[in-house]
Amino acid sequence: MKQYLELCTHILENGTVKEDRTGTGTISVFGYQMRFDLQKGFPLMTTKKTAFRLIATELLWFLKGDTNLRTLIQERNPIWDEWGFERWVTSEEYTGPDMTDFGRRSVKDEQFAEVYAQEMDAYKRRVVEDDVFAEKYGNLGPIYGKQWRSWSTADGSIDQIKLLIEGLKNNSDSRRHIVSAWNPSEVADMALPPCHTMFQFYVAEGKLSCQLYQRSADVFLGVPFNIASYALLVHLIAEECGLEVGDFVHTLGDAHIYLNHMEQVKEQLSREPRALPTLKLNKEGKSIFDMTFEDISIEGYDPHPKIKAPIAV
Ligand code: UFP
Repeated sequence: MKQYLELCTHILENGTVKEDRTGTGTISVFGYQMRFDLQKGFPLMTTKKTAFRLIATELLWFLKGDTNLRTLIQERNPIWDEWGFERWVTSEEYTGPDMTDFGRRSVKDEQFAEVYAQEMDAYKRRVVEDDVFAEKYGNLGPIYGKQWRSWSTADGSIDQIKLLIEGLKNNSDSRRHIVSAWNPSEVADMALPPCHTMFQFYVAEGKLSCQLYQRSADVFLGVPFNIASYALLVHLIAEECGLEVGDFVHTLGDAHIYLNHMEQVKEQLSREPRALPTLKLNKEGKSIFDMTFEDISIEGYDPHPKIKAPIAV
């Protein structure tokens, strides 16, 4: 994962300090590209422990076309919790303690952090137990799952992943193997406008490659997840199409390090990368839409310890 450490160094050396939507402040560059040869191992960060289970259960959730937090809560996957919670506490129906700016306040203020944790627990319990509440406030809007599997049109919906797989199987040389999550007519209704905006697949010599355009990249917390998620997607689609894996090309738009992640990035840069793990799929005739986390495993993962950092919401 030398490429990732080079990205961090590049931003620290060439980036511009800027304000951002979350009020945290970032140092950023615009436009950067990394390439991972998936034949050389699975690109899961070795310089800090990265939770593959969260990455895989999120990707399977996207692939099923699901956009409700309930499934992720049941899978014990918290990565979208803040976005769902934000929708709930800013709604007219919410009457609990003031949760304005909960992300930053919970880091600075211990007393608030306790109240926030209680409210978040209550919110998650309700999403799991109350169907009507889940429908309204567990729903994250037309995010990835919706755009990938059922992009709305005037005459029905388009399953971009099914079309992608058919295209790769029947017309592999095509230059039109594209999936877009950026739907301008629905962006306003999404809990978070897609960061991984569109991707393209490419087949050569029996190998499947993928390039992602990511418009906005939280380099410390988001990017390690995004790399592993797309690497897994390439493996899944390749298996489905009877192809070997090729390269994952990761193109970034606004590539930023949050100013409250600087120490963590420096810690990570001081660590020596280790051998990459390998991915094992147990597909056994299942379609990728029916796979579960139990069908996916990572072998030989021996990372440096994890590094904690606050997420900017
Ligand atoms: N972000 C990522 N990767 C993701 C994701 C979010 O890096 O997969 F969903 C980060 C990028 C940015 C923030 O720091 O989340 C989104 O904010 P904005 O919409 O203002 O770009």
